[in-house]
Amino acid sequence: MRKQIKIDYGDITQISCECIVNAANKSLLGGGGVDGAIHRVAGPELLEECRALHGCNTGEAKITKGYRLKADYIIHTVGPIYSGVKEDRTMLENCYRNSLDLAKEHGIHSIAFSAISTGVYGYPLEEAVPIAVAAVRQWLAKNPEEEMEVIFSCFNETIYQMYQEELGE
Ligand code: AR6
Repeated sequence: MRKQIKIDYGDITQISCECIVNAANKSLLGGGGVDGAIHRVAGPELLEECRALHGCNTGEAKITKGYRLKADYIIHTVGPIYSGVKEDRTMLENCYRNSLDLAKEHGIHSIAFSAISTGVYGYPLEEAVPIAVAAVRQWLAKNPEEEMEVIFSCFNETIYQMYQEELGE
C-alpha cells in the first residue's frame, strides 16, 4: 500500500499537493506565522474570499481556493489558544478531523497540515505532535475507502524531528 502519512521539511506554501491547511484565527482575515505566509503567497484574492466566510470557530474548518499557491485549495482551521485545560486537546483533534472531513467532501486526495496552535497559540510541541498524528491516524482508519495522502509540514528542525519520532521513522 502507498504510504499515507508523510513529512515535509520547509515552507508549507511551497508544497505541491491539492490542499494545505492554514493555522488561522477566528476572523479568518490573516495574521502572522503560517497564516501571514499563506496570505502573502496566495495573494489579495484570498483575503477577499475569506471576508465572505464571516470567520470560523475554534476547532472548525472552512475552505477557499489556493489562488497563487501551488495547492488548489486552502483549508483554514482555528486551533485552540493553549491554556492547559482538557478542552485544548479536543479542540486540536477537531481541527484535524474537521479539516480531513472537509477535504473528503471536496474530493481532495492530498493534504498538508501546518503544526496547528504550536506557534503564537502556545501549544507545546511535545503534546501537539502526538495529538496531531493520532487524530490523523484515527481518521484514516475510519475512512479506509478514502485515498488520502497526509503531509505534516515541519517548519524547523525541532518540529521535523518530533514528527519523525512520533511516526517511528
Ligand atoms: N510553513 C509551515 N509552517 C510554518 C510556517 C510556514 N511558512 N510559518 C510558521 N510555521 P502559528 P498558531 C509553523 O503561530 O500557533 C497567526 O497570527 C510554526 O513553526 O503560525 O496556530 C494566526 O492568524 C508553528 O509550528 O499558528 C493566529 O492569530 C506553526 O506553523 C495565530 O497566529 C503554527 O504557528 C495562530 O497561532
